[in-house]
Amino acid sequence: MSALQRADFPEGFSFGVATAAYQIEGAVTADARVPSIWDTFTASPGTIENGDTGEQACDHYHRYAEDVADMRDLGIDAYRFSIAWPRILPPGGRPNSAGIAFYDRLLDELLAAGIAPWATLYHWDLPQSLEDEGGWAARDTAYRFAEYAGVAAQAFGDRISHWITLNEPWVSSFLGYASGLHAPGRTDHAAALAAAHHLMLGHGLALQSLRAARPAAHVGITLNLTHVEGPDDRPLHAEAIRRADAITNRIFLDPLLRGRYPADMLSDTAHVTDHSYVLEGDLEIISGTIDFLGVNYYSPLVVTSGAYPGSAAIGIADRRRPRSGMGWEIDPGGLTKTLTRVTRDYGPLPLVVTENGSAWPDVVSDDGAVHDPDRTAYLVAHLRACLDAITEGVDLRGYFAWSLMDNFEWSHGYAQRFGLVHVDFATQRRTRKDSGDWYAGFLTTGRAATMREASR
Ligand code: IFM
Repeated sequence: MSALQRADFPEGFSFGVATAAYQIEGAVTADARVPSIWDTFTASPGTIENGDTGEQACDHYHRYAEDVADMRDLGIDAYRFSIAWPRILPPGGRPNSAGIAFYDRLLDELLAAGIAPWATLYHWDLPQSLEDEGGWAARDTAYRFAEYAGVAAQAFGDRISHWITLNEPWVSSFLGYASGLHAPGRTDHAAALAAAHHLMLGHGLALQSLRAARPAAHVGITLNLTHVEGPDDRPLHAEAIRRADAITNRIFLDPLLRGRYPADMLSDTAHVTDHSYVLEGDLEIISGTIDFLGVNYYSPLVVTSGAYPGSAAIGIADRRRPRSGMGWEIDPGGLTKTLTRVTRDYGPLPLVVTENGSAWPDVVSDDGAVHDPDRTAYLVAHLRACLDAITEGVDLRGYFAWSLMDNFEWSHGYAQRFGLVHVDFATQRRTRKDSGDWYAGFLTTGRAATMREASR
């Protein structure tokens, strides 16, 4: 197989890395930031591995210039980061100029390094005071989110070309409100379904705020989508596949891109809720035209119909294939299938892989380097999967590796490392891993070749 080259990708394709505010910034009380649901959740015993919190994380709030220099050295075109709502708009208060000033500094640094900023507005850090009023299970949160989007658009819209309203609303709603594995740690299935809807309503309203403030902005949303299949081809798994696909993928794709909820998802969940939180006009707002759809893909979802034929329970199957440190099955073909499926079922639309990556138990070796061949192999295989999707007609516009650097991996704390750059959390020392070297080589060698082509 020939070596993968940047020049294999279409002209204008954006390569980047991604992070999120709570996972890297630290400085949780600096400059009048108000508490978020993750500050509360991590303070509660037993929620996070080793009792870790995001209090310091990568201290990016103070070390952002060093981190941008690392990004520049990687040769990326774009950086996807998230803005912390609790830093810039305390609920019921006025925009916080000190919090806004941090993102001003970051944006200026990025632009000076020639890196395009792609901003996510919500990567799970809801202000705690809004959770106290019902959180995403309450409709009003969607309107508060749209106000915050308007403040961000006014403050940063002159420098941010690409906006992502929400990151992975499935995780916010189902892990946050049904399983309780994420903040705010609730275990109420009806609340989770209402939260999913209000998140999407918030997306639609924020889209309107962004367009009103910045008509030229490119606005999208990021969904964690997956390819759902059975462990084998036996028809007995078909019902589990349908149900899992409905409650993970189509519950967001259909309202967003078709303006309606999937009928089977509504009937599958009718025993939990009457869906009366869906009001007239909501779906029109939710299905406002987006400029691109962000897709986060890590692993396929392999399901079985469970022990009892005919039962509604969905079992998770183990096909005994290679897995990453998170225990997630590695299947690059699932990324190609996910991207082609969206294009086939929802019509051609610009797609961007806004996250993809793998965690491994990395260590700094005696030679001072971090040798992580598994991460490089994962990266290469998934970039090839992107090329396969493009060959099959997908309008794929970009790829963002998760993540720039090791960071706070939610309920796993610092036990799982996803970075291209290693972080020693005791000293905050950064060391680019071999996978980071590979990505830099791929990006910069390709860029030099492209520039030579262009100057001919
Ligand atoms: O770290 C997360 C990120 O915040 C959202 N997508 C998945 C990543 C890995 O679990």
